[in-house]
Amino acid sequence: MKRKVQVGIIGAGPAGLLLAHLLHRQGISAAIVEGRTREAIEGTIRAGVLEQWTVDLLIALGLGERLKREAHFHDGITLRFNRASHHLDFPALTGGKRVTVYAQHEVIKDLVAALLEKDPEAIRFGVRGVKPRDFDGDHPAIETEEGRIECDFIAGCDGFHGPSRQAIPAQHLRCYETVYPFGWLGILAKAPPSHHELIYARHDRGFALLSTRSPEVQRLYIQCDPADDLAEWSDDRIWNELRQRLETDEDWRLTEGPIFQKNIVAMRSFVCETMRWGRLFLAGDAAHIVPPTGAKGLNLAAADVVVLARALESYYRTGGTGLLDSYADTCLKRIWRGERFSWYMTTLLHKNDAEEDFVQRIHMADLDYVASSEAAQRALAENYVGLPMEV
Ligand code: RFL
Ligand code: PHB
Repeated sequence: MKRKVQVGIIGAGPAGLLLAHLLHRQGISAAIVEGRTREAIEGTIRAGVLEQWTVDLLIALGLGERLKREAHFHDGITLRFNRASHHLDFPALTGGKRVTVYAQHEVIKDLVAALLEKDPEAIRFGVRGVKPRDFDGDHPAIETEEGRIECDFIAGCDGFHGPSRQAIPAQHLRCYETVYPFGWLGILAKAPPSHHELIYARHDRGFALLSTRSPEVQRLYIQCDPADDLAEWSDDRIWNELRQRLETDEDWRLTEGPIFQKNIVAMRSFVCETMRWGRLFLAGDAAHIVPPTGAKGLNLAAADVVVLARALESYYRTGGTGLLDSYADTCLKRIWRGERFSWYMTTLLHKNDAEEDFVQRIHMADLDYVASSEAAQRALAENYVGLPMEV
């Protein structure tokens, strides 16, 4: 492993990998240390939806060949409530932008392969004892059980549970959080698609989401208790809930098939506004979490590293620290908008028994408004496809 690089990156998730590519393009040396194995990161099932600018960036970086062939490009989403469907035509509402469904682990595979091809030493997998060190001085380092990597800057791209945020003195962390009283049970099922685009459903029994992965594999989610034991969720029970929550008076039927993957995730919104401490910069889930209803997490992670790469490029070219100094403020504008939209979609579409009936009625009125007003649809669509991003 390289012992001295300009930028040391902790974590080979979307944030760390994309940052490494952006820095490589600018001739800035970087190395990633990742705690898990390559097989583990390439096999973890997570996000599905990419914003239009994220897709455009991957293609511009030469990382989009398989995505162009294998991703699903949708002309909008469907909202379903009160047994009826409401299609939102995104290209018409946003000046041509679409929804791209391409699994996160496929993005990871593409980014890892391309990075190792450019530089076989760029990523070290399965590294234990990773800690950012000495970042309040001029000579930071990433400490690992395999030795130290000296660098000018550390990018903490190590997700919500990683060591980077925790290394910032607790009394200086400025964090905001809300935790939702529900989670998502996600499944992968071997079945043909039920619909040509995503369906987000609000139902008295709880939220349901129909997504896809391929002509043979479908991705579906249902709202559940985050403390539920997966063992209590038999395949029959899952299909039964999905059928009820997605039911409609239209001529539509849920296609079913064997379930081969199940997991439950809790839902939280979290922002650590302290995204920089000395020479340590946090990016992606290390600094902020959104509930997945807005499909924003990976895209916000990508936006952070675009801003960080630009700041580092400016520093190495001119010696100026202006863009590094404004990194957190620049990112936080977009992050808070992503937080707002994710919170909005989550509260709009989930059944929260802790809410007064009055508030639940307000959500139904909101859904009716979105279904009937082009202005409301435009606002939702603009956020879903991704707010303007300068790359
Ligand atoms: P990641 O992906 O968590 O990567 C962090 C990496 O750091 C490593 N790491 C360490 N490495 C070394 N030493 C240590 N001590 C380490 N500790 C951790 C980890 O192993 C890992 O490889 O963070 P990053 O890069 O910031 O990326 C964030 C995204 O992964 C996340 O926001 C998305 O998955 C969120 N998300 C979605 N985002 C979207 O944009 N669109 C979606 O449609 C979408 N759907 C979702 C989602 C997340 C979901 N779950 C599972 C929470 C759907 C779901 C169900
Ligand atoms: C997914 O396909 O995994 C997916 C789609 C939309 C979301 C979240 C996840 O909002």
